[in-house]
Amino acid sequence: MYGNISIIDKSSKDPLAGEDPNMLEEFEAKIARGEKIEANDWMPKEYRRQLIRMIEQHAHSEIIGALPEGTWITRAPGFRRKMALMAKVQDESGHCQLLYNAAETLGKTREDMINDLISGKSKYSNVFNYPAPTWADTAVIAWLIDASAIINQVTNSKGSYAPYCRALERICMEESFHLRYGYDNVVTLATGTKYQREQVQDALNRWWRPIMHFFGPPDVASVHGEILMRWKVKMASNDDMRQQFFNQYVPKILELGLTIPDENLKKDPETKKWTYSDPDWDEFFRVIKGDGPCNKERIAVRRRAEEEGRWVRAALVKPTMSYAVPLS
Ligand code: FAQ
Repeated sequence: MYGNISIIDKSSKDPLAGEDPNMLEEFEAKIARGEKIEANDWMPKEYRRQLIRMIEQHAHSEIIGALPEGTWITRAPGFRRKMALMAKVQDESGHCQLLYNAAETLGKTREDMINDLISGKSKYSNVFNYPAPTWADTAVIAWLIDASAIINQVTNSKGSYAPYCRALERICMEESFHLRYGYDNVVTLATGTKYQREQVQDALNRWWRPIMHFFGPPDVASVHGEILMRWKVKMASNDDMRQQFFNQYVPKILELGLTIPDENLKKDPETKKWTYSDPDWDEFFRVIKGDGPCNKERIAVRRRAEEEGRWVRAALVKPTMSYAVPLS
């Protein structure tokens, strides 16, 4: 056990059983040389399966991730913030298009991916299963969740699967704008009235634990980390990315006069590693399995969009009537 979660026993599984050893050796040598894999290159079945799983989850996270902030478009304080929020939400929806395209290169259709999302078979990021009850929540999401996403995506954009890396590079450019927008909103609140400061502190208190979960379970409990890092799909472990977040953002949060809701969070001067309280990993596993505060609501929105948009997609793919006027 590690805290309240089980350490994974990875010894009993052989995901590479049945692969041609020569092809596998060549594939791994290519990755070791830092070369990229393109969609039509040979790849082990497990590499393909892992990439589909991870990219698909990422795509779902972007489209579901547009929802907590999206509900604030009508209530954003002021025209300029409304415009910026609309642009951000639109960007997140665009990211899901890029990512679904990248996953499609591996052979899974978009329809299958959407069906797996709305049936609950596929996962998406834990953080989007929490509500955003105040404007300050949207500020914390746009600053710190986008910051966390950037840490993950900039790192993994140096990875081995070229179509995913190309998508990540484009996405990160837009996420950097989101981060600046989020930071601007947090600074406004943190340097505003007492009520605004309390609001942003409350929002940070609400989001801290989900943000700890965002980077994935501790390395000892990560199921896929080892093989994904061996194949340079993940370029850093869950714990390393969490540490990177602490290094970059703890000082910035404290600089704004905010407090971090973890009295055990501190940096060991010798190891330079942060220690922190166990962020209740039971809650994390409950939320990613569908039992978070907003899972049902989020999936219901996607299901409705899927059902109500079906006629539009059908009309685009196979028009049933032609309005073309004959030329002669
Ligand atoms: N949420 O073995 P590991 C964004 C699952 S984009 C839900 O360590 P892995 C932009 C994992 O799937 C956010 N599930 O997994 C935005 C596995 O379950 P499975 C998304 C999680 O793959 C900002 C199990 O736990 N980013 O935010 C999570 O090696 C603002 C065991 O875990 C990406 O998807 C989680 N947080 O590492 C949008 C980046 N963590 O599949 C709107 C790409 C773990 O066996 C507003 N993904 N699980 O049933 C990755 O880098 C990796 O997949 C990790 C997880 C790091 C997320």
